[in-house]
Amino acid sequence: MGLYLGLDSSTQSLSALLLDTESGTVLTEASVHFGTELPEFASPQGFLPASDARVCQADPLCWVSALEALFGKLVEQGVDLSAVRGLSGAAQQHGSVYLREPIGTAGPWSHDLPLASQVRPLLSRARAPIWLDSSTSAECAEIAAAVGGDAELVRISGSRAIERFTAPQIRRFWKTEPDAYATTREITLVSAFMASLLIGGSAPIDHGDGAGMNLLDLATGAWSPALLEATAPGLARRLPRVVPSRTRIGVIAPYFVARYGFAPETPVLAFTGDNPSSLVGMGATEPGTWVVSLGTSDTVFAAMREPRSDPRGYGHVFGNPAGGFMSLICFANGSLAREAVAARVGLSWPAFERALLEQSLPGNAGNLMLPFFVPEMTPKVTEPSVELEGSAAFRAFADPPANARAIVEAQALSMQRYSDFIGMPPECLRVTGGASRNRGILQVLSDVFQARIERLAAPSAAALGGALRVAQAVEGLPWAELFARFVVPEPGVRIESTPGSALAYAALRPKYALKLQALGV
Ligand code: XUL
Repeated sequence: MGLYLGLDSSTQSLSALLLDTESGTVLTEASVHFGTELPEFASPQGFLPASDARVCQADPLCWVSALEALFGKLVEQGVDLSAVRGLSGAAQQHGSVYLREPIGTAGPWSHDLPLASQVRPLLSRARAPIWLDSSTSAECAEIAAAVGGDAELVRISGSRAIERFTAPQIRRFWKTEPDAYATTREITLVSAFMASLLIGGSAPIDHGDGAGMNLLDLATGAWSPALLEATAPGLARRLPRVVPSRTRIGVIAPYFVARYGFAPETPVLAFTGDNPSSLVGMGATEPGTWVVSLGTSDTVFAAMREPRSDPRGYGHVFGNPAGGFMSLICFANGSLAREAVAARVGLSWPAFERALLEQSLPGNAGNLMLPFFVPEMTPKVTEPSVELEGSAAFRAFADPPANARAIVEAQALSMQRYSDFIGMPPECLRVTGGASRNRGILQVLSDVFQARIERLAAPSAAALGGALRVAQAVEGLPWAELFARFVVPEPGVRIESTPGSALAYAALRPKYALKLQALGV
């Protein structure tokens, strides 16, 4: 029994969550916001402004400084870090850090100097491309062609070549800055970079996050020789090794013992990606319970025993930190699309909820909408495409309840359709994110999926996942016991599907499929 620290290095901030398995409580949380608290990195949204909208890069030193600021905050809050019995964490997926030499090669961190000043000379590339970068379409095509097509890439790695994934980013670096590539001895993920700082040495990449690189062979759990070769010359010797997520990768570096009071020998568990970590933090590590995150974009993820890849090529397969695999599917048309409809028909958010719960019925009397207010990645729709089919008032955006229902039904039908490769429908959807406050949306999800809905107030699911993972590894507790204590659905928010709704959607589903077909997707 004891205290466990989970970190989450996300796009805009670095957060920590301290768990106490003895009292069964979260003792404290702290966070450092890059834009407001580290203005010297000129990254108001966590990344560096760029003139090319497709390019998105961050300064890795910002993450290093944030780590120190975060530990400083915890100490200021009176947290005794010497009582921490283990650390782990997560980071935004896909982003990559380029080092002249692996961390620790030149000896331990010096206790007297800030970490950022010691990491700076190790960087062979001052900027880290992150998941918001979409500048690598040419490299995606080249990698896919080199291995015999996207289907082969999906078969090996669980995803087709994706712009934000790491291999296309590495290839672009090799093509555009060959000299800097030549001086790079290690290329690592944000998650393993943060872990490397903590142990003062080169941290391995875990299966959860490693699967988001277009480089991991899911069948073997090792880097794929074919994909390495297709990406850049000499890549195999530049990547850290890849390990199961439950691997203890070392102990906290003496630097953190000296400066922040951690106990020597505090174990550090492999870091993972924020989505795999959230799978744990949402208590969804077993098939049957899916997570639906309703945010700017909507995301659906779920545990899978086998690595079933998406034949359509939209979904991804990552490692499940608790063992096995997980799927992840992103939809660009999330809250912005819901808000666009609400604004168009003049519904406030509470009125939007009433429209769904009280003023319209499952199946929407046949009214149907294509919901692509912005270009969509699932399915691939390159131009905004909003089409309405149904009554004249509905088509004219003059039937607010039907219009409100149509956008949410279309989103739920898309989620269901494009997650069918998972193979087993969910029994329970655990919802999180801003729009999960709206019970009308939750009822539609329940009706379309015919699944129970539970809501988790889980703003820090990724950090919680880190703390739970290390607690599980150190104490050997069953996951179920940890989830029962720390992942508690909100009381009173348990939604079951409306009687008759299965039939309504059996009728609407093929109509929606036809509309997508007509769009050519
Ligand atoms: C997943 C993805 C994002 C980042 C954001 O594929 O790109 O969810 O992990 O943190």
